[in-house]
Amino acid sequence: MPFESLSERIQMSLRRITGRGKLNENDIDEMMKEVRLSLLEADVNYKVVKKFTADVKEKALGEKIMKSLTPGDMVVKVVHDELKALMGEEAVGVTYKVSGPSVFMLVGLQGAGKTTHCGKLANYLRKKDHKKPLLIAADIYRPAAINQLHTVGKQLGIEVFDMGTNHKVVDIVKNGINYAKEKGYDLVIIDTAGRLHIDEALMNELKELQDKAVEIYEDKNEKFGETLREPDEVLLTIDAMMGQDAINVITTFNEALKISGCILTKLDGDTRGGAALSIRYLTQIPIKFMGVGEKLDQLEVFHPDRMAGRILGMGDVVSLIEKATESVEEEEAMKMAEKMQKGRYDYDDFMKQIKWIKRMGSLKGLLSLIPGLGKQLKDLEIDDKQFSYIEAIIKSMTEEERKNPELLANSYSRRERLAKGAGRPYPEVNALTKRFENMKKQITSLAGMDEDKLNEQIARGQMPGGYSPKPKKGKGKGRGNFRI
Ligand SMILES: Nc1nc2c(ncn2[C@@H]2O[C@H](COP(=O)(O)OP(=O)(O)OP(=O)(O)O)[C@@H](O)[C@H]2O)c(=O)[nH]1
Ligand SMILES: [Mg+2]
Repeated sequence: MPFESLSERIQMSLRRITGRGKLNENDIDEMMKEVRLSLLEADVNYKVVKKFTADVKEKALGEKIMKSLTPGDMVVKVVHDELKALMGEEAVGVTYKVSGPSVFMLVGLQGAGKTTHCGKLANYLRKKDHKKPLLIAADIYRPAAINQLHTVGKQLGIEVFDMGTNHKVVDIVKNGINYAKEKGYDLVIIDTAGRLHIDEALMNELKELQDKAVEIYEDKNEKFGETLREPDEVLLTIDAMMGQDAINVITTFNEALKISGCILTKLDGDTRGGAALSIRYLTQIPIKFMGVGEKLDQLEVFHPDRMAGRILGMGDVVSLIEKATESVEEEEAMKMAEKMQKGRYDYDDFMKQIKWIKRMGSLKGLLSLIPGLGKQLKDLEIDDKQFSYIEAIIKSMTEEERKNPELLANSYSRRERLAKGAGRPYPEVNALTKRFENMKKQITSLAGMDEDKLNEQIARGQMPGGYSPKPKKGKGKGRGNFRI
Protein backbone atom coordinates (compact mmCIF):
# COMPACT_ATOMS: atom_id res chain seq x y z
CA MET A 1 0.00 0.00 0.00
CA PRO A 2 1.40 3.44 -0.84
CA PHE A 3 2.98 5.27 2.07
CA GLU A 4 2.18 2.44 4.46
CA SER A 5 5.34 2.59 6.55
CA LEU A 6 5.58 6.38 6.51
CA SER A 7 1.94 6.63 7.37
CA GLU A 8 2.27 4.31 10.32
CA ARG A 9 5.24 6.14 11.80
CA ILE A 10 3.89 9.61 11.29
CA GLN A 11 0.58 8.66 12.84
CA MET A 12 2.41 7.28 15.82
CA SER A 13 4.24 10.58 16.33
CA LEU A 14 1.04 12.54 16.04
CA ARG A 15 -0.84 10.34 18.46
CA ARG A 16 0.97 11.89 21.37
CA ILE A 17 -0.68 15.23 20.66
CA THR A 18 -3.99 14.28 19.05
CA GLY A 19 -6.97 15.26 21.14
CA ARG A 20 -4.85 17.05 23.73
CA GLY A 21 -6.32 20.17 25.26
CA LYS A 22 -2.99 21.75 26.17
CA LEU A 23 0.34 21.81 24.41
CA ASN A 24 3.62 23.56 24.99
CA GLU A 25 6.63 24.16 22.81
CA ASN A 26 8.36 21.12 24.22
CA ASP A 27 5.49 18.84 23.17
CA ILE A 28 5.68 20.20 19.65
CA ASP A 29 9.45 19.77 19.56
CA GLU A 30 9.21 16.17 20.72
CA MET A 31 6.56 15.37 18.18
CA MET A 32 8.41 17.08 15.35
CA LYS A 33 11.57 15.19 16.17
CA GLU A 34 9.73 11.98 15.49
CA VAL A 35 8.00 13.30 12.39
CA ARG A 36 11.38 14.41 11.09
CA LEU A 37 12.80 10.93 11.60
CA SER A 38 9.84 9.28 9.91
CA LEU A 39 10.29 11.50 6.87
CA LEU A 40 14.02 10.84 6.65
CA GLU A 41 13.37 7.15 7.00
CA ALA A 42 10.85 7.38 4.18
CA ASP A 43 13.72 8.66 2.02
CA VAL A 44 12.35 12.17 1.75
CA ASN A 45 15.12 14.57 0.76
CA TYR A 46 16.70 16.27 3.78
CA LYS A 47 16.12 19.77 2.37
CA VAL A 48 12.45 19.00 2.09
CA VAL A 49 12.37 17.60 5.62
CA LYS A 50 14.06 20.72 6.95
CA LYS A 51 11.66 23.08 5.30
CA PHE A 52 8.68 20.98 6.32
CA THR A 53 9.60 20.75 9.98
CA ALA A 54 10.42 24.46 10.19
CA ASP A 55 7.11 25.42 8.59
CA VAL A 56 5.04 23.11 10.75
CA LYS A 57 6.75 24.29 13.90
CA GLU A 58 6.27 27.94 13.11
CA LYS A 59 2.59 27.52 12.35
CA ALA A 60 1.95 25.15 15.23
CA LEU A 61 3.40 27.59 17.72
CA GLY A 62 1.20 30.38 16.44
CA GLU A 63 -0.96 31.91 19.13
CA LYS A 64 -4.22 30.98 17.49
CA ILE A 65 -3.42 27.32 17.67
CA MET A 66 -1.82 27.11 21.07
CA LYS A 67 -4.69 29.01 22.65
CA SER A 68 -7.42 27.13 20.88
CA LEU A 69 -9.55 24.56 22.64
CA THR A 70 -8.14 21.69 20.66
CA PRO A 71 -4.50 22.53 19.98
CA GLY A 72 -3.62 18.86 19.41
CA ASP A 73 -6.07 18.43 16.57
CA MET A 74 -5.16 21.84 15.17
CA VAL A 75 -1.51 20.81 14.97
CA VAL A 76 -2.51 17.66 13.11
CA LYS A 77 -4.29 19.92 10.66
CA VAL A 78 -1.14 22.01 10.28
CA VAL A 79 0.82 18.84 9.47
CA HIS A 80 -1.85 17.86 6.97
CA ASP A 81 -1.82 21.25 5.26
CA GLU A 82 1.96 21.40 5.08
CA LEU A 83 2.15 17.90 3.58
CA LYS A 84 -0.37 19.02 1.03
CA ALA A 85 1.62 22.17 0.29
CA LEU A 86 4.78 20.10 -0.19
CA MET A 87 3.07 18.02 -2.81
CA GLY A 88 1.74 21.05 -4.64
CA GLU A 89 -1.62 22.03 -3.05
CA GLU A 90 -3.85 21.34 -6.04
CA ALA A 91 -4.02 18.57 -8.62
CA VAL A 92 -2.59 19.71 -11.96
CA GLY A 93 -4.41 18.54 -15.08
CA VAL A 94 -3.25 18.09 -18.65
CA THR A 95 -3.51 20.69 -21.39
CA TYR A 96 -5.07 20.02 -24.75
CA LYS A 97 -4.79 21.85 -28.04
CA VAL A 98 -7.81 23.91 -28.89
CA SER A 99 -8.08 22.23 -32.27
CA GLY A 100 -6.37 19.32 -33.93
CA PRO A 101 -4.95 16.33 -32.09
CA SER A 102 -3.19 17.07 -28.83
CA VAL A 103 0.20 15.41 -28.64
CA PHE A 104 1.43 13.82 -25.42
CA MET A 105 4.82 12.20 -25.18
CA LEU A 106 5.86 9.79 -22.44
CA VAL A 107 9.55 9.66 -21.59
CA GLY A 108 11.58 7.99 -18.86
CA LEU A 109 14.19 5.46 -17.88
CA GLN A 110 13.94 1.84 -18.90
CA GLY A 111 11.19 -0.04 -17.16
CA ALA A 112 9.74 3.06 -15.51
CA GLY A 113 6.31 2.26 -16.95
CA LYS A 114 6.08 4.32 -20.17
CA THR A 115 4.38 1.73 -22.34
CA THR A 116 1.92 0.67 -19.65
CA HIS A 117 1.10 4.27 -18.81
CA CYS A 118 0.52 5.25 -22.45
CA GLY A 119 -2.34 2.79 -22.30
CA LYS A 120 -3.51 3.78 -18.82
CA LEU A 121 -3.51 7.46 -19.72
CA ALA A 122 -5.30 6.97 -23.04
CA ASN A 123 -7.91 4.87 -21.29
CA TYR A 124 -8.33 7.36 -18.47
CA LEU A 125 -8.62 10.43 -20.70
CA ARG A 126 -11.00 8.64 -23.04
CA LYS A 127 -13.28 7.99 -20.07
CA LYS A 128 -12.76 11.23 -18.21
CA ASP A 129 -12.41 13.83 -20.97
CA HIS A 130 -14.13 11.89 -23.75
CA LYS A 131 -10.98 11.92 -25.85
CA LYS A 132 -10.43 9.71 -28.88
CA PRO A 133 -6.84 8.57 -28.40
CA LEU A 134 -4.30 7.00 -30.75
CA LEU A 135 -1.10 5.44 -29.45
CA ILE A 136 2.12 5.78 -31.44
CA ALA A 137 4.84 3.15 -31.07
CA ALA A 138 8.05 5.16 -31.22
CA ASP A 139 10.32 2.77 -29.31
CA ILE A 140 12.19 1.26 -32.25
CA TYR A 141 15.04 -0.21 -30.26
CA ARG A 142 13.21 -3.17 -28.88
CA PRO A 143 10.99 -4.91 -31.43
CA ALA A 144 9.12 -6.39 -28.47
CA ALA A 145 8.21 -2.87 -27.38
CA ILE A 146 5.93 -2.41 -30.38
CA ASN A 147 4.16 -5.69 -29.69
CA GLN A 148 3.82 -4.74 -26.06
CA LEU A 149 2.06 -1.50 -27.01
CA HIS A 150 -0.20 -3.42 -29.39
CA THR A 151 -1.13 -5.78 -26.59
CA VAL A 152 -1.96 -2.83 -24.34
CA GLY A 153 -3.97 -1.20 -27.15
CA LYS A 154 -5.87 -4.41 -27.86
CA GLN A 155 -6.82 -4.84 -24.21
CA LEU A 156 -8.29 -1.35 -24.15
CA GLY A 157 -9.70 -1.25 -27.66
CA ILE A 158 -7.41 1.66 -28.54
CA GLU A 159 -5.67 1.81 -31.92
CA VAL A 160 -1.88 1.71 -32.08
CA PHE A 161 0.07 3.27 -34.96
CA ASP A 162 3.46 1.78 -35.80
CA MET A 163 5.86 1.65 -38.75
CA GLY A 164 8.05 -1.16 -37.50
CA THR A 165 11.61 -0.49 -36.45
CA ASN A 166 13.20 0.66 -39.72
CA HIS A 167 12.17 4.29 -39.77
CA LYS A 168 13.39 7.31 -37.94
CA VAL A 169 11.44 8.02 -34.80
CA VAL A 170 10.60 11.54 -35.96
CA ASP A 171 9.14 10.21 -39.19
CA ILE A 172 7.06 7.64 -37.36
CA VAL A 173 5.65 10.33 -35.13
CA LYS A 174 4.94 12.70 -38.02
CA ASN A 175 3.13 10.00 -39.92
CA GLY A 176 1.31 8.96 -36.79
CA ILE A 177 0.02 12.46 -36.18
CA ASN A 178 -1.04 12.74 -39.81
CA TYR A 179 -2.87 9.46 -39.46
CA ALA A 180 -4.58 10.70 -36.33
CA LYS A 181 -5.79 13.81 -38.17
CA GLU A 182 -7.10 11.76 -41.07
CA LYS A 183 -8.97 9.39 -38.80
CA GLY A 184 -10.34 12.04 -36.49
CA TYR A 185 -8.35 11.15 -33.37
CA ASP A 186 -8.01 14.13 -31.04
CA LEU A 187 -5.28 12.81 -28.76
CA VAL A 188 -2.00 11.18 -29.67
CA ILE A 189 0.15 9.52 -27.04
CA ILE A 190 3.71 8.64 -28.01
CA ASP A 191 5.51 5.72 -26.40
CA THR A 192 9.25 6.42 -26.51
CA ALA A 193 12.30 4.27 -25.81
CA GLY A 194 13.92 4.10 -22.41
CA ARG A 195 17.54 3.68 -21.38
CA LEU A 196 19.13 2.15 -18.35
CA HIS A 197 20.88 5.40 -17.60
CA ILE A 198 20.38 8.87 -18.87
CA ASP A 199 22.66 9.16 -21.87
CA GLU A 200 23.21 11.74 -24.52
CA ALA A 201 21.92 9.71 -27.43
CA LEU A 202 18.60 9.16 -25.70
CA MET A 203 18.27 12.80 -24.80
CA ASN A 204 19.11 13.96 -28.31
CA GLU A 205 16.54 11.69 -29.84
CA LEU A 206 13.87 12.80 -27.43
CA LYS A 207 14.83 16.42 -27.96
CA GLU A 208 14.51 16.06 -31.69
CA LEU A 209 11.15 14.44 -31.18
CA GLN A 210 10.07 17.22 -28.91
CA ASP A 211 11.15 19.85 -31.41
CA LYS A 212 9.56 18.20 -34.37
CA ALA A 213 6.67 16.26 -33.03
CA VAL A 214 4.89 18.88 -33.71
CA GLU A 215 1.71 20.20 -34.89
CA ILE A 216 0.76 19.14 -38.34
CA TYR A 217 -2.23 20.80 -39.86
CA GLU A 218 -4.13 20.96 -43.08
CA ASP A 219 -3.09 23.71 -45.47
CA LYS A 220 -5.30 25.34 -48.06
CA ASN A 221 -4.71 22.56 -50.56
CA GLU A 222 -6.05 20.04 -48.11
CA LYS A 223 -2.61 18.54 -47.79
CA PHE A 224 -0.73 18.28 -44.57
CA GLY A 225 1.79 20.95 -43.88
CA GLU A 226 3.78 21.13 -40.71
CA THR A 227 5.00 23.68 -38.28
CA LEU A 228 7.36 23.16 -35.43
CA ARG A 229 5.58 22.98 -32.17
CA GLU A 230 6.27 21.31 -28.89
CA PRO A 231 4.05 18.48 -27.74
CA ASP A 232 1.31 19.63 -25.43
CA GLU A 233 2.51 17.39 -22.65
CA VAL A 234 5.90 15.82 -22.09
CA LEU A 235 5.30 13.48 -19.19
CA LEU A 236 8.14 11.79 -17.38
CA THR A 237 7.28 8.40 -15.94
CA ILE A 238 9.23 7.89 -12.80
CA ASP A 239 9.36 4.80 -10.60
CA ALA A 240 8.24 5.79 -7.09
CA MET A 241 10.52 3.17 -5.62
CA MET A 242 13.55 5.22 -6.63
CA GLY A 243 12.84 7.40 -3.63
CA GLN A 244 14.70 10.68 -3.65
CA ASP A 245 17.02 9.46 -6.44
CA ALA A 246 14.10 10.39 -8.65
CA ILE A 247 15.10 14.03 -8.23
CA ASN A 248 18.30 13.69 -10.28
CA VAL A 249 16.53 11.89 -13.07
CA ILE A 250 13.79 14.51 -13.20
CA THR A 251 16.26 17.38 -13.16
CA THR A 252 18.32 15.90 -16.00
CA PHE A 253 15.33 15.12 -18.17
CA ASN A 254 13.88 18.53 -17.47
CA GLU A 255 17.06 20.34 -18.44
CA ALA A 256 17.06 18.63 -21.81
CA LEU A 257 13.36 18.45 -22.51
CA LYS A 258 11.27 20.77 -20.39
CA ILE A 259 8.91 18.30 -18.84
CA SER A 260 5.33 19.37 -18.21
CA GLY A 261 4.70 16.86 -15.45
CA CYS A 262 5.49 13.50 -13.91
CA ILE A 263 3.61 10.26 -13.72
CA LEU A 264 4.72 8.60 -10.52
CA THR A 265 4.49 4.88 -11.24
CA LYS A 266 4.44 1.80 -9.04
CA LEU A 267 3.24 3.75 -6.06
CA ASP A 268 1.45 0.58 -5.01
CA GLY A 269 4.79 -0.96 -4.15
CA ASP A 270 6.23 2.11 -2.48
CA THR A 271 5.52 2.09 1.24
CA ARG A 272 7.84 5.00 1.94
CA GLY A 273 6.83 7.92 -0.21
CA GLY A 274 10.19 9.70 -0.53
CA ALA A 275 9.71 10.58 -4.19
CA ALA A 276 6.11 11.66 -3.86
CA LEU A 277 7.03 14.06 -1.08
CA SER A 278 10.25 15.47 -2.53
CA ILE A 279 9.57 15.96 -6.24
CA ARG A 280 7.35 19.01 -6.29
CA TYR A 281 9.27 21.11 -3.82
CA LEU A 282 12.70 20.35 -5.26
CA THR A 283 11.95 20.38 -8.98
CA GLN A 284 8.79 22.51 -9.20
CA ILE A 285 7.48 19.86 -11.58
CA PRO A 286 3.96 18.72 -10.77
CA ILE A 287 3.11 15.07 -10.30
CA LYS A 288 0.06 14.82 -12.50
CA PHE A 289 -0.82 11.15 -12.26
CA MET A 290 0.14 8.11 -10.28
CA GLY A 291 0.25 4.47 -11.26
CA VAL A 292 -1.05 2.23 -8.52
CA GLY A 293 -0.88 -1.22 -10.06
CA GLU A 294 -0.12 -3.23 -13.15
CA LYS A 295 -3.69 -3.26 -14.43
CA LEU A 296 -4.58 -0.73 -17.09
CA ASP A 297 -7.21 1.00 -15.02
CA GLN A 298 -4.89 1.52 -12.09
CA LEU A 299 -4.10 5.15 -12.74
CA GLU A 300 -5.19 8.02 -10.55
CA VAL A 301 -4.88 11.77 -10.67
CA PHE A 302 -2.38 12.91 -8.06
CA HIS A 303 -4.32 14.96 -5.53
CA PRO A 304 -1.98 16.45 -2.91
CA ASP A 305 -4.72 16.92 -0.34
CA ARG A 306 -5.96 13.37 -0.65
CA MET A 307 -2.40 12.08 -0.45
CA ALA A 308 -1.82 14.06 2.73
CA GLY A 309 -5.03 12.57 4.12
CA ARG A 310 -3.90 9.06 3.26
CA ILE A 311 -0.55 9.57 4.94
CA LEU A 312 -2.20 10.76 8.11
CA GLY A 313 -4.67 7.88 8.08
CA MET A 314 -7.62 10.16 7.51
CA GLY A 315 -8.50 7.98 4.60
CA ASP A 316 -9.49 9.21 1.25
CA VAL A 317 -13.22 9.36 1.18
CA VAL A 318 -13.36 11.55 -1.90
CA SER A 319 -11.41 9.02 -3.98
CA LEU A 320 -13.61 6.27 -2.64
CA ILE A 321 -16.76 8.01 -3.74
CA GLU A 322 -15.27 8.83 -7.11
CA LYS A 323 -14.29 5.24 -7.61
CA ALA A 324 -17.72 4.05 -6.70
CA THR A 325 -19.54 6.42 -9.03
CA GLU A 326 -17.09 5.72 -11.82
CA SER A 327 -17.81 2.03 -11.78
CA VAL A 328 -21.49 1.98 -10.99
CA GLU A 329 -23.95 3.71 -13.20
CA GLU A 330 -25.91 6.07 -11.01
CA GLU A 331 -29.21 5.02 -12.46
CA GLU A 332 -28.46 1.37 -11.79
CA ALA A 333 -27.55 2.18 -8.22
CA MET A 334 -30.78 4.12 -7.71
CA LYS A 335 -32.84 1.24 -9.06
CA MET A 336 -31.10 -1.13 -6.70
CA ALA A 337 -31.71 1.15 -3.72
CA GLU A 338 -35.38 1.36 -4.58
CA LYS A 339 -35.67 -2.40 -4.83
CA MET A 340 -33.95 -2.82 -1.51
CA GLN A 341 -36.32 -0.40 0.16
CA LYS A 342 -39.25 -2.40 -1.04
CA GLY A 343 -37.73 -5.51 0.49
CA ARG A 344 -37.33 -7.18 -2.88
CA TYR A 345 -33.62 -7.89 -2.61
CA ASP A 346 -32.67 -11.16 -4.31
CA TYR A 347 -29.61 -13.13 -5.41
CA ASP A 348 -29.49 -11.37 -8.79
CA ASP A 349 -29.06 -8.06 -6.95
CA PHE A 350 -26.45 -9.59 -4.72
CA MET A 351 -24.50 -10.81 -7.74
CA LYS A 352 -24.70 -7.36 -9.32
CA GLN A 353 -23.27 -5.79 -6.18
CA ILE A 354 -20.39 -8.24 -6.12
CA LYS A 355 -19.64 -7.28 -9.72
CA TRP A 356 -19.64 -3.60 -8.75
CA ILE A 357 -17.23 -4.21 -5.92
CA LYS A 358 -14.99 -6.19 -8.23
CA ARG A 359 -15.03 -3.43 -10.81
CA MET A 360 -13.90 -0.97 -8.16
CA GLY A 361 -10.76 -3.00 -7.54
CA SER A 362 -9.81 -5.19 -4.67
CA LEU A 363 -11.94 -5.00 -1.57
CA LYS A 364 -8.92 -4.50 0.64
CA GLY A 365 -7.66 -1.61 -1.49
CA LEU A 366 -11.07 -0.07 -1.32
CA LEU A 367 -11.45 -0.43 2.42
CA SER A 368 -8.07 1.17 2.99
CA LEU A 369 -9.52 4.44 1.70
CA ILE A 370 -11.94 4.57 4.59
CA PRO A 371 -10.71 6.91 7.35
CA GLY A 372 -9.24 5.19 10.34
CA LEU A 373 -9.30 1.75 8.75
CA GLY A 374 -5.91 1.89 7.05
CA LYS A 375 -3.89 0.53 9.93
CA GLN A 376 -6.33 -2.07 11.12
CA LEU A 377 -6.43 -3.53 7.63
CA LYS A 378 -2.80 -4.47 7.78
CA ASP A 379 -3.49 -7.55 9.81
CA LEU A 380 -6.80 -8.30 8.27
CA GLU A 381 -6.77 -10.90 5.56
CA ILE A 382 -9.54 -10.14 3.15
CA ASP A 383 -9.69 -12.81 0.55
CA ASP A 384 -11.00 -11.49 -2.73
CA LYS A 385 -11.27 -15.15 -3.77
CA GLN A 386 -14.32 -15.46 -1.54
CA PHE A 387 -16.18 -13.48 -4.12
CA SER A 388 -15.56 -16.05 -6.82
CA TYR A 389 -16.84 -18.79 -4.52
CA ILE A 390 -19.99 -16.82 -3.86
CA GLU A 391 -20.37 -16.19 -7.56
CA ALA A 392 -19.98 -19.88 -8.31
CA ILE A 393 -22.69 -20.71 -5.79
CA ILE A 394 -25.09 -18.10 -7.16
CA LYS A 395 -24.45 -19.27 -10.70
CA SER A 396 -25.52 -22.77 -9.71
CA MET A 397 -28.94 -21.50 -8.63
CA THR A 398 -31.94 -21.76 -10.90
CA GLU A 399 -33.52 -18.53 -12.00
CA GLU A 400 -36.46 -19.23 -9.72
CA GLU A 401 -34.14 -19.64 -6.74
CA ARG A 402 -32.29 -16.43 -7.48
CA LYS A 403 -35.54 -14.52 -7.54
CA ASN A 404 -36.98 -16.27 -4.47
CA PRO A 405 -34.19 -16.66 -1.92
CA GLU A 406 -36.54 -18.25 0.60
CA LEU A 407 -36.71 -21.38 -1.56
CA LEU A 408 -33.11 -22.00 -0.63
CA ALA A 409 -33.50 -20.98 2.98
CA ASN A 410 -36.23 -23.58 3.38
CA SER A 411 -34.77 -26.53 1.52
CA TYR A 412 -31.84 -28.68 2.55
CA SER A 413 -31.87 -30.60 -0.73
CA ARG A 414 -31.67 -27.42 -2.82
CA ARG A 415 -28.69 -26.22 -0.80
CA GLU A 416 -27.05 -29.59 -1.13
CA ARG A 417 -27.56 -29.49 -4.90
CA LEU A 418 -25.94 -26.03 -5.00
CA ALA A 419 -22.91 -27.23 -3.07
CA LYS A 420 -22.39 -30.00 -5.59
CA GLY A 421 -23.00 -27.73 -8.56
CA ALA A 422 -20.58 -25.04 -7.38
CA GLY A 423 -18.00 -27.46 -6.09
CA ARG A 424 -18.07 -25.83 -2.63
CA PRO A 425 -18.58 -27.50 0.75
CA TYR A 426 -22.14 -27.67 2.05
CA PRO A 427 -21.50 -25.55 5.18
CA GLU A 428 -20.30 -22.73 2.96
CA VAL A 429 -23.51 -22.76 0.95
CA ASN A 430 -25.53 -23.03 4.13
CA ALA A 431 -23.71 -20.05 5.66
CA LEU A 432 -24.19 -18.00 2.55
CA THR A 433 -27.94 -18.52 2.43
CA LYS A 434 -28.22 -17.79 6.15
CA ARG A 435 -26.19 -14.61 5.83
CA PHE A 436 -28.26 -13.58 2.87
CA GLU A 437 -31.50 -13.98 4.80
CA ASN A 438 -30.08 -11.95 7.70
CA MET A 439 -28.86 -9.25 5.38
CA LYS A 440 -32.25 -9.07 3.74
CA LYS A 441 -33.94 -8.73 7.10
CA GLN A 442 -31.58 -5.93 8.09
CA ILE A 443 -32.06 -4.07 4.86
CA THR A 444 -35.81 -4.34 5.07
CA SER A 445 -35.96 -3.16 8.65
CA LEU A 446 -33.59 -0.29 7.84
CA ALA A 447 -35.67 0.71 4.87
CA GLY A 448 -38.90 0.61 6.76
CA MET A 449 -37.67 2.79 9.57
CA ASP A 450 -38.12 6.53 9.58
CA GLU A 451 -35.04 8.66 10.02
CA ASP A 452 -35.71 9.75 13.61
CA LYS A 453 -36.19 6.21 14.80
CA LEU A 454 -33.05 5.14 13.00
CA ASN A 455 -30.98 7.89 14.58
CA GLU A 456 -32.39 7.08 17.96
CA GLN A 457 -31.34 3.45 17.61
CA ILE A 458 -27.90 4.36 16.39
CA ALA A 459 -27.48 6.80 19.28
CA ARG A 460 -28.37 4.04 21.71
CA GLY A 461 -25.74 1.87 20.12
CA GLN A 462 -28.32 -0.48 18.71
CA MET A 463 -28.23 -0.97 15.05
CA PRO A 464 -31.27 -2.55 13.51
CA GLY A 465 -31.14 -6.28 12.91
CA GLY A 466 -29.50 -7.01 16.23
CA TYR A 467 -26.12 -5.58 15.32
CA SER A 468 -24.68 -3.45 18.13
CA PRO A 469 -21.42 -1.67 17.46
CA LYS A 470 -19.20 -1.13 20.45
CA PRO A 471 -19.78 2.32 21.92
CA LYS A 472 -16.87 4.69 21.40
CA LYS A 473 -14.83 5.64 24.40
CA GLY A 474 -14.09 9.31 24.84
CA LYS A 475 -14.69 11.91 22.23
CA GLY A 476 -12.70 12.30 19.03
CA LYS A 477 -9.73 10.62 20.55
CA GLY A 478 -10.03 7.51 18.45
CA ARG A 479 -6.66 6.32 17.24
CA GLY A 480 -5.77 7.71 13.87
CA ASN A 481 -9.22 9.16 13.68
CA PHE A 482 -8.42 12.84 13.65
CA ARG A 483 -11.06 15.45 13.28
CA ILE A 484 -10.34 18.43 11.13
N1 LIG B 1 3.01 -2.56 -9.65
C1 LIG B 1 3.05 -1.76 -10.70
N2 LIG B 1 3.70 -2.16 -11.79
C2 LIG B 1 3.75 -1.33 -12.85
C3 LIG B 1 3.14 -0.05 -12.81
N3 LIG B 1 3.37 0.53 -14.00
C4 LIG B 1 4.09 -0.34 -14.73
N4 LIG B 1 4.33 -1.47 -14.05
C5 LIG B 1 5.09 -2.65 -14.48
O1 LIG B 1 6.43 -2.27 -14.72
C6 LIG B 1 6.98 -3.01 -15.79
C7 LIG B 1 7.60 -2.09 -16.82
O2 LIG B 1 6.58 -1.34 -17.43
P1 LIG B 1 6.67 -0.80 -18.93
O3 LIG B 1 5.43 -0.04 -19.20
O4 LIG B 1 7.04 -1.89 -19.86
O5 LIG B 1 7.89 0.19 -18.77
P2 LIG B 1 8.65 1.01 -19.92
O6 LIG B 1 9.07 2.28 -19.32
O7 LIG B 1 7.81 1.09 -21.14
O8 LIG B 1 9.91 0.07 -20.17
P3 LIG B 1 10.94 0.14 -21.41
O9 LIG B 1 10.13 0.27 -22.64
O10 LIG B 1 11.68 -1.14 -21.32
O11 LIG B 1 11.81 1.31 -21.16
C8 LIG B 1 5.84 -3.86 -16.34
O12 LIG B 1 5.95 -5.15 -15.82
C9 LIG B 1 4.60 -3.17 -15.80
O13 LIG B 1 3.53 -4.08 -15.65
C10 LIG B 1 2.46 0.37 -11.60
O14 LIG B 1 1.93 1.46 -11.47
N5 LIG B 1 2.46 -0.53 -10.59
MG1 LIG C 1 8.27 0.57 -23.10
